Amino acid sequence: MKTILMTGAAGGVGTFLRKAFQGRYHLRLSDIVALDDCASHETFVRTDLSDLAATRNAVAGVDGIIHLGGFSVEGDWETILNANIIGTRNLFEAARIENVKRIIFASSNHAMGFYGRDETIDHTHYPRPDSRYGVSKVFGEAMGSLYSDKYGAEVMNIRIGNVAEEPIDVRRLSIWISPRDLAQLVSIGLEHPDIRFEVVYGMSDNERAWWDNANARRLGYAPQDQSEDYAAKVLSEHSADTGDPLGDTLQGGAFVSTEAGGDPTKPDLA
Ligand code: 15L
Repeated sequence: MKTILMTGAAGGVGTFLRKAFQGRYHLRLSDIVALDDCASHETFVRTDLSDLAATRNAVAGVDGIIHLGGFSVEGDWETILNANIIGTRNLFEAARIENVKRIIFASSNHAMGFYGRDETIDHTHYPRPDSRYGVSKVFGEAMGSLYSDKYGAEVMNIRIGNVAEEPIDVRRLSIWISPRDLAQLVSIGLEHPDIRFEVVYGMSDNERAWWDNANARRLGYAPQDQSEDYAAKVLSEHSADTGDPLGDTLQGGAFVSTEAGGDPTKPDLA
């Protein structure tokens, strides 16, 4: 069985994936906060990813990495810089030094949040981050590209929508991914023989999707869940109008409108 390092293992996505990977991988879990509920197939190494030496220690000897670690929503520059930009630099650099090739990077829909909800984008579209957090995800994707081209890393970037047992509002009907579908995508990233540098969208089989996930399907992704099964319930409990006219028309939602003073109606950058 492969040994896989999972950074940010104490977070919500890590908690879902730990359950899904029971019996599948030996998991070396890392996080900045303590984790004391390791199962028999899991070990824990407490790691501050802003420390390169500590990150090398966490990475040494594993067969692959699922990099979830970092700050998972918008934050001030110092927070994003330390947790996401320096942390991700250290993760890729530690993997290069320790000769660990396979890296799954948890990117985010917020790398693309300024695209409109009336647009369908795929893995070839230019990033339009909606926040400092989104910029850090674009940075992580760029690190994967550089380390793949220059040093032979094998990287899958998953632009994750929203991972939850069920879609929680109208926006999430478009971007939801179930825990087991995310686990399937991550496994493809870890196991597929021909990964060099890939971008895929982390969503289930959603009818209301804004993303063309052909690249994920080409790699074998066959999602088992669909948000439409929850649409009637969500639409009876939530309005598409959240009182945020800008956020409601663009993919990133509230991440877009926070601090916004630009003009997203100007001609498209794409
Ligand atoms: C993300 O990237 C965040 O990590 C998560 O907390 C949600 O805000 C999600 O995006 C989303 O857009 O729903």
